[in-house]
Amino acid sequence: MRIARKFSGLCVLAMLAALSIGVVSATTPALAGPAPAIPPARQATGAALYDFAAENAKSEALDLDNLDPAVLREIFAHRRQRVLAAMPDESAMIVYATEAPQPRRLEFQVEHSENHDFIFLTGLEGLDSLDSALLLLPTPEKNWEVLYTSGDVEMIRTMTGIEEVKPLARLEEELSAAMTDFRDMRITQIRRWPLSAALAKAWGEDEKALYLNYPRFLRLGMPEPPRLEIFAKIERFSPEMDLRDAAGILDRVRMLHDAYSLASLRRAVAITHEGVVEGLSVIRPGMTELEAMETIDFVYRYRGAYLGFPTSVRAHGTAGGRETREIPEGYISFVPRSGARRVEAGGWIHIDTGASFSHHSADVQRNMPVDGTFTEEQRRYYEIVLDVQKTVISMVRPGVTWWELHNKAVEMLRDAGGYDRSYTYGIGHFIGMEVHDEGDYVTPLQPGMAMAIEQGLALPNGVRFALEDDVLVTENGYEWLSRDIPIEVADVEAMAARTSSFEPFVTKRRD
Ligand SMILES: [Mn+2]
Repeated sequence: MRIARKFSGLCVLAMLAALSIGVVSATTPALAGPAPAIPPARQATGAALYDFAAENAKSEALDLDNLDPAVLREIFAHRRQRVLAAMPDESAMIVYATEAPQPRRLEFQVEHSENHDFIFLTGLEGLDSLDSALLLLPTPEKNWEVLYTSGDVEMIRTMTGIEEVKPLARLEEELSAAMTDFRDMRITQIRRWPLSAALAKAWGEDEKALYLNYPRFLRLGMPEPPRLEIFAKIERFSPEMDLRDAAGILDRVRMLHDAYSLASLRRAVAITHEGVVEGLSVIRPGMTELEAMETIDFVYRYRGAYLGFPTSVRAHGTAGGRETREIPEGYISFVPRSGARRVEAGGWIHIDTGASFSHHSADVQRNMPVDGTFTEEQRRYYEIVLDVQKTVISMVRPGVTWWELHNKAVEMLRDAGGYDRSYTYGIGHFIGMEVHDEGDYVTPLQPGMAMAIEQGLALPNGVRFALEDDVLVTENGYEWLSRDIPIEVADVEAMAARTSSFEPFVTKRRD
């Protein structure tokens, strides 16, 4: 997904200068026993207990349509173990479920975004995650995993496989006792309040580290999420408390995808494939961008996915240029990405779209000549971008950095005719539970990371040739997840020539 914030097709100079600016662009009970010894360097990247080859092999065997609840519980238990292994000694983590989405500044809003950390660690969402929190505490004696819920304790225990499930009110009691009664932890207290005693012991009397899920997308001018009040109290009641953002650890665990994540991503890409093919093949002159968009979105929803971000269908006419208003900071959610503009014969279509399946989002850009056959000129520009796309994707492997990929695209676009001037965004981003996933964009790529590679060129008249693909970093290289979504000239033309499944519906509507 690329978010165009400025786009003016009226003046060539203005086009070149301000064409577009991309912005950021469990029946397995909780394992007891000593925390595994993990070298510090591995902790730093969240790679502890992560074996890409094993997860990738396991993902092939996962039947997403008939998931075994026991297998699912093991998957979430392993995620919690990975987080526990990545936590420093003498620290605890509390991840609160968050039912209210925070309005985002630079990105489109996805319904579940703010609750993704809790969903990632427990598998609970919707009503099952209301007023809940997960506490993680690694100690030499035991890895504590305690789930606090407002729901039925037995039901949540069965669903998650987490042994220690308690009413939410208990969290405040146990945390308060650990924070303030630690000087009085005699045998009676230790026997009656084992978790508080373990917390107090882990923390000691100074340098108490507590990781909390701070709002990921806070806007200072908006109402505060209720948990911030608790965080502020913790800080005031315990001067030694060092509150840290849990995302620092969770991001690095989340970005190395496990079997369930990989299977979900592959399904998201497969559903996106189907939506793109139906949506592009139904396009004909006279149809609006919104009509094409609805076809794509329908396919996603019908296949059990939702939108990773709003689908963009852009119809460029033969005269090129289209005008879009400049977007004030923080108002991206108000910007339509497909509109009432009608497709023109001889024109060019650019789409940017991605289904999200089981909270994992694809992100793909494709192009198509409205007439179904590339003109010589369209083909020339398209093949420049296609060549860059294939070259950059072929460079993906462990150890490569984002900048190396980006610089290659810029160099190739420049050498092809100065087209780097219209490439004003970046080569891509991690994909995962967010279409633009948070994570470590500095450390070189590692097996198990999933990314979107995007680049393109825009002509002075505003017509855009751009491609985006989803790629998985493997042990020795890459897997091009979206390879089958028509991208070769011949495949795009074949797609344009096919009869969309929506043909009878569209035709009927027009009679
Ligand atoms: Mn993207």
